[in-house]
Amino acid sequence: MRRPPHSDHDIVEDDLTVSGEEHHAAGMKAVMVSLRRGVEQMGVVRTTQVLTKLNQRNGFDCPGCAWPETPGHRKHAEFCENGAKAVAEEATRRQVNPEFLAAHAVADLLEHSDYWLGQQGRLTHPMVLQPGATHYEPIDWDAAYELIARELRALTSPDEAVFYTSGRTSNEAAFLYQLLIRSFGTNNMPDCSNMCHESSGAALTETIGIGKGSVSVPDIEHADLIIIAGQNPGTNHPRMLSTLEKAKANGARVIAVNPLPEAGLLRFKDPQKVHGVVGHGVAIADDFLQIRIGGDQALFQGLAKLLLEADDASAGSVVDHDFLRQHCAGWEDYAAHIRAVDLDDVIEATGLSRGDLDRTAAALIDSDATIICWAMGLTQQTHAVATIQDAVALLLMRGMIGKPGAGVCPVRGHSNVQGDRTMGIWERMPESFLAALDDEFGISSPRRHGFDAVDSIRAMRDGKASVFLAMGGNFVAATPDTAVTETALRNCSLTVQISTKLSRSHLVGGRTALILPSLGRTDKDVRAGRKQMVTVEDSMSAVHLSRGALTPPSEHVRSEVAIVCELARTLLGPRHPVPWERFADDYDLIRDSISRVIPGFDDFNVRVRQPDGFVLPHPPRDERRFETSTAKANFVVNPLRWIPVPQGRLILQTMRSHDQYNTTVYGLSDRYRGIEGGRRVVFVNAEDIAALGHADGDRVDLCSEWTRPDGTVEYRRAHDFRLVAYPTPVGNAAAYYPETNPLVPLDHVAEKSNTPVSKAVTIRIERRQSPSAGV
Ligand SMILES: Nc1nc2c(c(=O)[nH]1)N[C@H]1C(S)=C(S)[C@@H](COP(=O)(O)OP(=O)(O)OC[C@H]3O[C@@H](n4cnc5c(=O)[nH]c(N)nc54)[C@H](O)[C@@H]3O)O[C@H]1N2
Ligand SMILES: Nc1nc2c(c(=O)[nH]1)N[C@H]1C(S)=C(S)[C@@H](COP(=O)(O)OP(=O)(O)OC[C@H]3O[C@@H](n4cnc5c(=O)[nH]c(N)nc54)[C@H](O)[C@@H]3O)O[C@H]1N2
Ligand SMILES: [Mo]
Repeated sequence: MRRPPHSDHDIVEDDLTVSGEEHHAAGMKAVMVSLRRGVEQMGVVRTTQVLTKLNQRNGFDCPGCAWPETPGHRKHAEFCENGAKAVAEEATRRQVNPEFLAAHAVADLLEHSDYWLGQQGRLTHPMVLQPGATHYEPIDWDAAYELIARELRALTSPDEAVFYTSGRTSNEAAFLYQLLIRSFGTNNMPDCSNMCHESSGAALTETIGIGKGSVSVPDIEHADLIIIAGQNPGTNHPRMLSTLEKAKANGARVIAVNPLPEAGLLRFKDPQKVHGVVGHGVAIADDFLQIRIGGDQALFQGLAKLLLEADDASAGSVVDHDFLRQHCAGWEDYAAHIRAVDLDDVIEATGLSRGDLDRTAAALIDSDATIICWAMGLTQQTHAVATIQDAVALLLMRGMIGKPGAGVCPVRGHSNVQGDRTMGIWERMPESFLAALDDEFGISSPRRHGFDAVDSIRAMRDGKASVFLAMGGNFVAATPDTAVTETALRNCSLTVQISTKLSRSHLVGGRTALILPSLGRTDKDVRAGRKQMVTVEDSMSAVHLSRGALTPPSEHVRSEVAIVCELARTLLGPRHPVPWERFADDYDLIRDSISRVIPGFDDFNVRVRQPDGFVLPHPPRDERRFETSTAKANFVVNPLRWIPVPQGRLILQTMRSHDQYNTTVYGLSDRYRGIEGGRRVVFVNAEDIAALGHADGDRVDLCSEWTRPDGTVEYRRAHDFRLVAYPTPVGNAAAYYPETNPLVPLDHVAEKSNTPVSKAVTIRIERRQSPSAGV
């Protein structure tokens, strides 16, 4: 019998309750939740030990999001509810040890939910699933490395191996990992960024010459206007709310652009302030533009048109013409394109009113310092790159980059996803980087571009790659099109997961599968008798130290750095020019090499030991210098696109609840949206529920439809979701990821960034069928 695809097990959620959505975030409840989760997982002593080190100067970087700490003045408790949950999840005393894996067959583990798997605890030993075996069994580290080396050497070409990275890996481990992969001879380096901010990188590199944000925390605190589009900071970047609260106290205006009235954007109670804990909190957003899914490009172009018209009417006082002349290219063409935009299209695309547009344009004109922040609501769309380029254009028109309080702010996800890229985790690193790497180590890195995440899945599906190794993450659950991805991984001869916790990716593997347990951010890392430190880069390009504080789950767990070095020694042999053994025992030596290979890391070891570390150079931010093809900031003309809703269908966005970290489900409570005890819900406007012939509370299947460029239609189904009437725009729906990943077509990707379109899946809602009925 064919198993139902991912996440369709454990379907009955009898305890699910739905109440109205909450109108504020954080507050006393958040403090209580974080402490309760901590004590459950870690006990009282470990909880205290760990929470007092979180985000402190002598402590470790939060493994939650990439929002920076405020430079200069860290509080005693520089963390949030969800940071505390991330720590509890990692620092748990529960263990997935050889006894556990001897007692549970892989087939039985597959019947459990992602939530249950994550709750079983930390991985403690290297384990192997031999061909045809039903259970994982222990394996020596050396034997594991031998096995991997044997499989890799047996490939016809190094390009038949794929090396994934998630975004928690430290700079040191990431640098050595890409060095190992390039020494082996491939650039096949998919990473979680491919599914995350790749669109931001692509858009920003073409427009401003660097794929990173241009603002700092003090910029946000001193902005006049902050637009937050496609982001839910109350859940995913809670510490950002404290920064926004300060900005508001300084007089900033905040505009939220979102299909959903997210609690954190509307009101925030800072749990670290007495008034926040007991009072009503502060309203964060001054204005809420409830946009239709995929309408943001239209919004930005419509606003640009209104600014142009105001400029015409005021003898050129709205557009910063000096800035355009000095620093920009492509303005004339862009302006001509924008003049031709029809505001009726903008109104249809966005679902907003003319009044909304006029009010927002006035706010832009009023502001001398504007910042636009965004996250997955913008990046995971077909026209994501174009949308972000139009956001940049709106800022450029008013000279809003490279000056205090203004600029672009893509808010990153994983705590070191930006650093991993800086360290070379990219399938298309530029020649300058590869040449410097070759010079430093006397290797010859391959120049042929490698596979990103989507192309890796295609390659494994089609038999063009057959060894898969993952540095963290949960590839099977995080990628689109679960059924295809599962087949792709099962096609491999070997899959290797370097992980902290058990996940579905350990259960859907190749002919042989390996689990290599690694230390996490919170664990003490001792090598050659010395405590080692690692470094990370936050969303605002600040690089700082992180040192773990806790006793690791077992003596058999190794650091990511050590695992890479030991594997490299086995695979590349003792005469390889990279000093792998010395690197494994002294991370300062790795940093010395990084300082010679990567620009901006001079005196790395010295500067990173300064109290807040150091900030990497950013030419547009620092000196209004743009390293683009034109040596100027580019306006890019993009045809206006949006997502009309086909008759009888809905556009579904797949998003995070308040109680998960990507594929790691912490619990079953999305309290800001009023959901308790379950996750298989779909939020739909009450009007649509009625129009489609259903009732609030009905149990339904979600059926996705995607028309390929050749006109054929692909159908996919995810079983059994409860309809929840919710204030999302008419025609739009929302449900949680990863339960909905089986609905996301592999080939439906963003232009230029190849990012899966997880925020706009066309679905039908059907009465529930039995899971065995097929699509
Ligand atoms: N606690 C916690 N923290 C996290 C994570 C986590 O899972 N849990 N994940 C981390 C990671 S890797 C990332 S990338 C970030 C993700 O951070 P977010 O991007 O905030 O995460 P999502 O839940 O995907 O939310 C997307 C938001 O965009 C809105 N949206 C959807 N479609 C559109 C649209 O078309 N237009 C607009 N304007 N808005 C839209 C949704 O309503 C939602 O508010 O968070 C990071 N931090
Ligand atoms: N439908 C849909 N799909 C999405 C998204 C969406 O919004 N909708 N979002 C996308 C985004 S933005 C992202 S970033 C990806 C996330 O994709 P991933 O980064 O692959 O997924 P995570 O769930 O963050 O990975 C969690 C696993 O990482 C391992 N881990 C945790 N910490 C460490 C560590 O310190 N070291 C090591 N070695 N392992 C560790 C644990 O074993 C844990 O099970 O998912 C993407 N997929
Ligand atoms: Mo992400």
